[in-house]
Amino acid sequence: MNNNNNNINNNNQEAMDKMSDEATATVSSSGLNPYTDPSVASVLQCVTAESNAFAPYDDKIHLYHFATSLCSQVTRLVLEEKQLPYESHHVTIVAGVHEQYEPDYVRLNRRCVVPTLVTPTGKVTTDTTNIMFYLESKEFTSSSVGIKNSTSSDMHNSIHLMPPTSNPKEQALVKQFVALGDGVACEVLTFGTIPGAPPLPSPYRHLVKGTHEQAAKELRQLIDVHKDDNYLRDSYQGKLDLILINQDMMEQPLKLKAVMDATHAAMEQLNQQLVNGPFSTTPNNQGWLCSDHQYTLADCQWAVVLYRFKFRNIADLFYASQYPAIVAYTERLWARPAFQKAVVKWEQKHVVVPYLIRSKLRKRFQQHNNNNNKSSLVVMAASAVVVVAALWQLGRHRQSGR
Ligand SMILES: N[C@@H](CCC(=O)N[C@@H](CS)C(=O)NCC(=O)O)C(=O)O
Repeated sequence: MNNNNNNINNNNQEAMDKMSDEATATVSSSGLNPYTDPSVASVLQCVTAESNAFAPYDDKIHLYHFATSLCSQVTRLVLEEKQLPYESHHVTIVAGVHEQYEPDYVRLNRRCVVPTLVTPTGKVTTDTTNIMFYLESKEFTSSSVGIKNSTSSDMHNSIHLMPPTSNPKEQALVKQFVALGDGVACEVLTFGTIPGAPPLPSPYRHLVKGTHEQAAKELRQLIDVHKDDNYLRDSYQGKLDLILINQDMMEQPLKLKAVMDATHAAMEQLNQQLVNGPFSTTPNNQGWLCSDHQYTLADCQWAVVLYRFKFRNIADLFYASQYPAIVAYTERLWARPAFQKAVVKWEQKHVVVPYLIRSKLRKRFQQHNNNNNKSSLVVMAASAVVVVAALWQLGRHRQSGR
């Protein structure tokens, strides 16, 4: 396996930059991702390296993200695979906190979503796919970037997650499979009631309960509060429109069925590529989804999408029981150190552990109470400490600079 593609030349790089622009314009044609549907997205179009007076500008990459957000996971994974250091700004997007609606954040990302990437020159890029391809541009590979601080010295390591322009076939495949993964309606699959699937795992069920209703209510209030600020008002309105579309997809049986059908079709396409493509056909299993030797952006995208299916307990429904090639693929994807660091560890550290401990303690407290046990006071005190610790964990990455 060879991730490093050190001999990429300037011509290749220019072509790759151009390609990254084209990719932005052509991805996500499945129609199931309202963020990339031009008839829906109105004011919420993504931006690429746009100057922004509200963004930090200190020669570092800044990432605004949330531990268990799929889009954040993809972006962290790309940064990790490329070994690009970044300053983390944890934006808590769960109901009851909703930091993504705070005016300072909306001025960075008017879609009111994570992730948002700020370049070392203080420019803002939004939309996960757009960010992924942008991280392959020369800004992050050229040694001409004026990096001053020591933490950015790795920025020129030139680990490429796109095949070189000398291989247009593989480039096209990467774009195609990134778009296929991005088109999977993960929000609907995560929060919706999927026929034949168990409910969301326990700590998350509480985290997302009433998410869409609460968000819509909050956004209506924000539209009213900021009615004289065109930028904020229109951003909140655009966001509200999208929330209602997503909610509709989850609640209308025919629309939910369309999501399920499209997801099955995407899995079949993925399986075909794995069975007939470089993944299965290379000696010693060196191949990846789109290349016989190179791990690419398409692998980053699918590593996270497939992991979401496992987490949501719908892997069996969509791939684990039908497609052994996809299962074998996930094993290799998830074993990569960058995946463990960018996805698994972030999840454990920032959300799962505190919430699990809290629920376990609460349960024990109830048992002690039922038994009229004197030690219940001790358990109650311990629960209180853990609840405070969990909330502190969730909020501790909140940045004062935003
Ligand atoms: N494709 C869009 C979607 C982003 C997205 O939906 N992000 C989710 C997390 S994966 C989010 O921030 N949700 C909070 C919300 O919608 O309020 C993008 O990359 O900008």
